Amino acid sequence: MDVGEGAGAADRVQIAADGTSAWPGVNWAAPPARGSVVVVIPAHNEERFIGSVVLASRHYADVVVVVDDGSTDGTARLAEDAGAVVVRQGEQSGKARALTVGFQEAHRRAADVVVMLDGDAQHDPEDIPRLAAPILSGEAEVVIGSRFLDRTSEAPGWRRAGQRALTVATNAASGIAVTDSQSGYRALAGRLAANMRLTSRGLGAESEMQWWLAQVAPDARVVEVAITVRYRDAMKRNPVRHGLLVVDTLLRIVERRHPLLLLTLPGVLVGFLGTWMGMGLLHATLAGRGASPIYAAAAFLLFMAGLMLAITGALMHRLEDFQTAIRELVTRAAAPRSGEPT
Ligand SMILES: Nc1nc2c(ncn2[C@@H]2O[C@H](COP(=O)(O)OP(=O)(O)OP(=O)(O)O)[C@@H](O)[C@H]2O)c(=O)[nH]1
Ligand SMILES: [Mg+2]
Repeated sequence: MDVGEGAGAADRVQIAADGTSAWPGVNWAAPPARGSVVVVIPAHNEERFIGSVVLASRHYADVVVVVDDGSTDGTARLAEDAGAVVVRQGEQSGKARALTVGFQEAHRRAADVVVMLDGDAQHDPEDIPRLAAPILSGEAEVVIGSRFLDRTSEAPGWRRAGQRALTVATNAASGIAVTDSQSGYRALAGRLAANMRLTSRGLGAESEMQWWLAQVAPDARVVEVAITVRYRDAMKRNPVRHGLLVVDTLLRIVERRHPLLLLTLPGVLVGFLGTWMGMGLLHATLAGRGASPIYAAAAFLLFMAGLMLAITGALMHRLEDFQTAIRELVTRAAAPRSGEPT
């Protein structure tokens, strides 16, 4: 699936051989029947801008949903006063989970298109109609607002470099090529959003979404639309830490799906290295040559680390099989019977 893939894509989402594509009865490639647009804003301690973001978004949306988890400031009250539907979560659980909750709420409110944007006023609500348009016209199921499509991003150079590096990593991991994998300004077909389950706790919700699309909805058509982002403040987190947290999310997801490749194989190689060093040590000892204790400890540690990695990968692989089997069972039980609307 590439950016801009046109109308030739298959109508229905394919079910992968390993059963990862759940919800077989859902035809989310069908153009929306109506045109209701629901905006979803994850917000944690965003009292500075949330009111104005909600007010501006309401011009372009039928409903604005704000998901606030554990804010200690006036975010929820200000969002409500500005006319948003506020979903409150007890404690902070991360942007990915907040988005998932928001998508469920949008589904309950019959969203044909869900537009997600940030609550810190970095995104311009005026762009909502441009993001929703390809979905409303049936051209795409996913629209990403890209800061890099027309090369006019306002972001400082180092910030752009980091975002591009994360895009290279996310594209490589997911197999979907976009120009801005970290953009939090996106539109999704309502049915697609309703089925999306994002679970990462740290940063990297957008990377997880790209991975989810590749795994569960590989036929979803993705297009990008140029947006301009305003950076009023400095980054809230240390940029290196921010980047590492996104990479951590990505690694956790990929590792969960390919434990044999990413854990067992390196484990076997490291274990062999430890064994080879140990054999050398044994030879040296038998030949009466002295053996360095540091060398012996390194050989032992490598062997043990390799063994543990290999076993962990094998166990995770078995668990993944188990999960897939359960998912298939649940999917079959939940799939609409023939004749029922999807
Ligand atoms: N509900 C909820 N929202 C969150 C959480 N973490 C981040 N957000 C929201 O997600 C949006 C993006 O988060 P930011 O912290 O601005 O991330 P960013 O834009 O990558 O970082 P900056 O460039 O520093 O602004 C904002 O609206 C945040 O309030 C969370 O744990 N829960
Ligand atoms: Mg931000």
